[in-house]
Amino acid sequence: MENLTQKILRAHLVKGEMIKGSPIEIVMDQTLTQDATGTMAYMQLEAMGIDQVKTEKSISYVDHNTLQSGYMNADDHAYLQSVASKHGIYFSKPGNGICHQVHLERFAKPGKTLIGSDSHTPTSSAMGMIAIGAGGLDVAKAMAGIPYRLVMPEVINIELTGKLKHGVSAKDIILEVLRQLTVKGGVSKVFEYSGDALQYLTVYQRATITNMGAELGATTSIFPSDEVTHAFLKQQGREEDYVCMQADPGCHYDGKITIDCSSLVPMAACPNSPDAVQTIASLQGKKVDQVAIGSCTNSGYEDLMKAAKILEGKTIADHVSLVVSPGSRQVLMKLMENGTLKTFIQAGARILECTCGPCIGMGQSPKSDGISLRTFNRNFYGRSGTLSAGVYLVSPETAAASAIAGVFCDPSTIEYDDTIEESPYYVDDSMIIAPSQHPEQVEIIRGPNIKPLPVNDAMSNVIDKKVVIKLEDNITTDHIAPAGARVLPYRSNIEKLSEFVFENNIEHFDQICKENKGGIIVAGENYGQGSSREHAALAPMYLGVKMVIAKSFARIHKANLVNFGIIPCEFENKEDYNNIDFMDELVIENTYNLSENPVLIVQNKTKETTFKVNTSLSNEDIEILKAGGALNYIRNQQ
Ligand code: MIC
Ligand code: SF4
Repeated sequence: MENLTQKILRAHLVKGEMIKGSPIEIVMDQTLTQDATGTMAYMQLEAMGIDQVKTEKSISYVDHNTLQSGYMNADDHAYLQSVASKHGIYFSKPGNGICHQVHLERFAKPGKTLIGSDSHTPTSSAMGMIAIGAGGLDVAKAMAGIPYRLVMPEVINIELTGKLKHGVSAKDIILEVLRQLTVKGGVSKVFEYSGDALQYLTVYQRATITNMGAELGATTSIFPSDEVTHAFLKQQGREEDYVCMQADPGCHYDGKITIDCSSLVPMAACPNSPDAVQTIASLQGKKVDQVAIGSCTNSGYEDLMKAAKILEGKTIADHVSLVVSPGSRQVLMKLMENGTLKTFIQAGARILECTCGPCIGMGQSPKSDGISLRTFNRNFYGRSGTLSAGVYLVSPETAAASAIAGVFCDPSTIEYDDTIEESPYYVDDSMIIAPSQHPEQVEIIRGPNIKPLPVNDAMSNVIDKKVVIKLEDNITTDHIAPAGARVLPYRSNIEKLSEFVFENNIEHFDQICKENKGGIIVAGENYGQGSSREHAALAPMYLGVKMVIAKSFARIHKANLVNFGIIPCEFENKEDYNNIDFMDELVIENTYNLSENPVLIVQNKTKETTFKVNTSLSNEDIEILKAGGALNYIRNQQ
């Protein structure tokens, strides 16, 4: 008897035993990339010398860097389209929609595996598949047919019972999970959903939950595929993709949580963390300056319809700015056809492109000290582009009700018609370009923004470096390699990007590294949570960072550090964190012996003390580190 996660993993297993905590390797059927991580992924694919991808389907989406203020993003798009055409990859043009939304609608298949260079790739697991977020290099490896290595996760069952009340939404379910488990509660875990509430949760609503499972640090979150999935696939003209995927009755789980949906109320994740959850009732009356509806979390058809039902016939408060970004062109077309777009515009909404937009700081930054309600998934410090802003993560219903009221407003306290009438789906894949039939004739376009990949030196046996930054718990990859319209255009230009590393934590981190010939990063728990951007490892690598010593790591970032030749180590005794300061000189010897002895002795020359760190890495990780990163390792093997 197996749970659903075990079933899909077993069907794709090529190496290892499915014992909790053991390394396993699985075949990936599908890959996805987006433009902000894709350029690196494809440069890495090229560096591996791969001709045609080996996956069943690989798709390259352009949805993040669509603000073309200068040639940089447009250079990236041209590179991505040409490289996709040459190597057998489908290309979803800018404007077609946000990768996770389009993937769910057009490509996600029950029972399959997907790896994507974006942390919200698990969105597609709403469809009964295993979808995992990873760094671009791991996605490039999957395209090259190399199985994906992961640690067999614990599988936790989340049983959802009862029916959501009026005004309460799927967003409130995942906010409740975050409230209970926190942003590190999902590390090394898969959350498998079940229960009688599933019959009421549509695929889009399930996708809100699997999407934000990323904020728990989970490997993925999965729903079974059932009649609801079947109906969705039918509407998408993909009925043949339906397979019923369910856990065996009475199967084993490593833990269980039960949530009674009928007892939930509208909630918000308060600044600056997705787990700082409070009820809307407790915030009721607090002034709101901006409302943003969209992102891969809540920009599906039903999300926007529910918001529109509340906005219908009303106008937003004078001091509020409301922006709406539909998740896909398909959704936008439906809203246009059924008149909902008119409702939004009449209410005073500003309609944005079908892209990530404000979620990744591509415009629409709030005013100084502004309060912004967003239907998004992350409210990390500085992510909106305004450091002093307070960003609250809410459901589309709460967002719409508050936009009208001008203050936090609990949608369960207002009357509106919350039924969504079914209308035919608008299916048109004309903005998804198939790869060339004559790949040998395709020339790859490399504009000036496409800079060669930086490479690391092989690891040295002795590391003698200063602590170039000391950080607290829950540092996100948004802290390490910030996003936003100013920085994102340099995602293909690591030299330039490295100037922005830790810019909101310390001044001139790049200069500090240069003056000290690189260094060591010291951090607290859950270092590197959030985005999968490997730039958060690549840019520090470029600046000469050789090691990160933390109390614990987020899964994707730890893998990215190894991939780029930076040694991730955990304090054996967490108290030792308190005895290190900025600019202490640390010496670590015998890194070559990591496979025999995973515990390293760190000598703090400044404080004249020593302490131990643990590496807990697989033999392959150690070989990758020794080579100075995965690309060197792969090249050395060829
Ligand atoms: C995000 O939501 O932080 C991003 C931008 O989509 C990232 C990817 C990136 O940094 O390019 C993610 O979630 O992995
Ligand atoms: Fe885009 Fe935001 Fe989703 Fe990341 S979380 S993929 S930036 S919409």
